[in-house]
Amino acid sequence: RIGPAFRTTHPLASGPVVSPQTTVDGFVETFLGELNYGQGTLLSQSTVNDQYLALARTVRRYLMADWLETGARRRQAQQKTIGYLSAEYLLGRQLGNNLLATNLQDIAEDAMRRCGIDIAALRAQEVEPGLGNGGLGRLAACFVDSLATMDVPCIGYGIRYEYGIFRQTFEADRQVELPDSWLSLGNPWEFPHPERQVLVGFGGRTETVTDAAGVERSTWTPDWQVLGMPYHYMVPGFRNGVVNTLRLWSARATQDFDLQIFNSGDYAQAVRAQTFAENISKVLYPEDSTPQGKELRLQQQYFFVACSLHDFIDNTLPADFDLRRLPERIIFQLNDTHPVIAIPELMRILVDRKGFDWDEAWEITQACFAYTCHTLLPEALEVWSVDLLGRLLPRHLEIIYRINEEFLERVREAFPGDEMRARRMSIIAEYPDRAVRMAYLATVAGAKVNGVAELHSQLLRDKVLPDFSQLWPEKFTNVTNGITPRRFVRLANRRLSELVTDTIGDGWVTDLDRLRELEPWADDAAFRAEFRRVKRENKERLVKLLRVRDGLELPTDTMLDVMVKRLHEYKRQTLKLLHIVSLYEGVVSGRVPAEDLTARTFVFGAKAAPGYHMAKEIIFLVNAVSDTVNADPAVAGRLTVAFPANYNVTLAEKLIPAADLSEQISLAGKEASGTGNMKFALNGALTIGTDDGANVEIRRLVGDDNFFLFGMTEPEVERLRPGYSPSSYYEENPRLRATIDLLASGHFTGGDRRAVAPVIDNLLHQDSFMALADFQSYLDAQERVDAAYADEDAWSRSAILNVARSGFFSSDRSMRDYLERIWHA
Ligand code: Z2T
Repeated sequence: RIGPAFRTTHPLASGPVVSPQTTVDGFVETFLGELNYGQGTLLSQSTVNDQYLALARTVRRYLMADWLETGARRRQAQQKTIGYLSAEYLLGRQLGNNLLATNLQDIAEDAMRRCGIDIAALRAQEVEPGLGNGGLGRLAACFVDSLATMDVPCIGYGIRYEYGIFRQTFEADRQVELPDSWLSLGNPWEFPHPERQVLVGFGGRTETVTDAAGVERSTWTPDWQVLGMPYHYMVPGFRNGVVNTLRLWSARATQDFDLQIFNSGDYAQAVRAQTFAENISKVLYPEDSTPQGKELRLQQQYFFVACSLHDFIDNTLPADFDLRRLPERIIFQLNDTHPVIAIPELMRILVDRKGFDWDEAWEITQACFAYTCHTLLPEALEVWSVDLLGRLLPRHLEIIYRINEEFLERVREAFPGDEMRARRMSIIAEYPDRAVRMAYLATVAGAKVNGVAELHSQLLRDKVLPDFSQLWPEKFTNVTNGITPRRFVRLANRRLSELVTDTIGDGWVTDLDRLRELEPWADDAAFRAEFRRVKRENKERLVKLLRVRDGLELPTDTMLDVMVKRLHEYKRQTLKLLHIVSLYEGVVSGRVPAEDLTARTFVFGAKAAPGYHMAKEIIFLVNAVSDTVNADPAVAGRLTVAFPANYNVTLAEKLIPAADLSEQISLAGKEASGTGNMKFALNGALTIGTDDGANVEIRRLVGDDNFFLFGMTEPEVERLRPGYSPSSYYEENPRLRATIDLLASGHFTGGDRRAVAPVIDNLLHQDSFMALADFQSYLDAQERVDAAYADEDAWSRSAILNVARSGFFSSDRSMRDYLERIWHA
């Protein structure tokens, strides 16, 4: 720590902190104070940004006493803490969430009105912290919300990227990425803590020295270092007086580093050194599911993990803490393999710095970690080349080697003579290059390994880590993902929330199973009419937003059919596109009168990783189809296709409550869980989906009659895979042929056939995710959707049952499962 803790006997030094009055007057007074003294401006002179910052700081004041009190209580109680280690937190906007948590929404709105300010304009001013790619990052944000609401001690550790997920725009229908400079107008939600900075080393070499007791010990001398500056964020529980902490690390150059070079007179070099250090937390890697093996990414991973372990062990635990009891005080949950380097880091701390012998350190380490896997795609399993790892973290590589040696010894004991198995299970892969398999390291060291939905956990045991689940069956478990009902129902869908609360009371917000009490209301005509009014008003709100945000003109009285998620071939946005084109083709070929189509508005939202070429071609094609279909009078009022740019949490909160149909159409066995699927069901959309990820559990809970299932099952996919021939489907299915022919003809690209070739050729000759095999089944299911939608009452009934039966998907339930099956806290 830098400097001693501040000590005084002044009576106000240790509280109580006085919160502002919970009245409109109190709010106005605090707000004007923040505007004058915090922003240094007058209301009459202030910009919208001044007002937003002052409002945010006002809300912050109402949370501060609870935050300080929660911190003090946690230090006192010395309970076991969850150290959630995640390279991503996709938080979404803070203002609305924190107004909700403090129950200040109405007071704040009145207070702003009294100042002549429309609070909606201030809400719109906030740039959301997009410190994640998609599902994995949003899951982390939901989990910390739930833990605060459940008053479970948790520190969320992560990286304060200066640039989050890129901002997406379209130019000539193609994705263009812009930097997300989310901090540029000021960030009122963070608190830097320079007194808790941490030094992190990289590179250099290791040496073996014999200590006083004659024991050989390894020492690591890094050849460069950076400082980690923690920024604290408040994580408020829902109206329970609890505020937990999210601690995000930002990289700084060390002063030594600077000064040395400065004194040598090379100013430019000193600045370069600073830039070099600060690059570590500069930008979020935008790959969802398929990481790139870039050195900077490994630096990011080690940087935040080293800061976090040091922070907990040396700055959070009492100074005299006996580290043999570490597992009683912390469980580090590894959010995928990104933080797995924490395992050798803890071994290094215990053995090299604290003098433990190896076996004792290993026992402690094994009890301090648990690992969540989020994928089944083999290309998404992280490996780091031995070469790179050894250069950047030589001591950690040594430790990994030793962990592996002792592990393989155990394997050979358990399976004598089975050398093939030992090789398969080695943490070090030999081909094509020597590399560390991070998932194996996490599985060997972790006390538990979990998948994120039942099907995923089963496939993880059977297909990804079969040797490990044979060796340690009790290590493997499932925790099905969840979503926070605070943000994704109560905040995003105020109308539905009011209807639900008027009907069954407000207990559901923190006890989502109580939505079951809505079931009987599905048969009540008046309730169904109210439910439809809610949907309609949400659609109207969305249409207004997209008019202002994107210049789109969308109808409000059609079925809203939504597919929003990262762009990935396995998620099969192209299958959705084939459906749209097939409907359109029916009309333009004269086969189907336009009036016979169910009027639908299709909405896509998706970012493609900048280096993922096929994903970018698919985006182009969706935009091209959208342009053509929307401009064609033949389908006017029947088919509309919208692709608003820059899908993010903020847009999700507007889109999902308005949706009628949720598209969850990944190839079976590829989507680990999905969480968007849960958000839609809880907001009263019906799902059309494959037997994949958490869809399986959604369908089981809401009932077959209220879910549109299609496509192959995972075993069927595996059986079809050898010798799969997509072109045979094209040859044999006239609907599919006509659809692909229309696309390939250049009809949607002003006659340009080359522009559509990448996607079409891939579909016909590769189709790794078997869109063509599931095409007919998908079309049939969509016809069942049309038929169901025609019966307004039956549809509303199903939609209400989706809401009533989806309480299981609260992330509060996920947290209970983690506590019971993994954390034992
Ligand atoms: C990610 O968002 C997910 C998996 C990853 O595997 C990486 C990222 Cl960035 C390495 C997603 C899954 O694709 C999705 O099915 C799941 O619901 C989500 O994580 C949360 O578990």
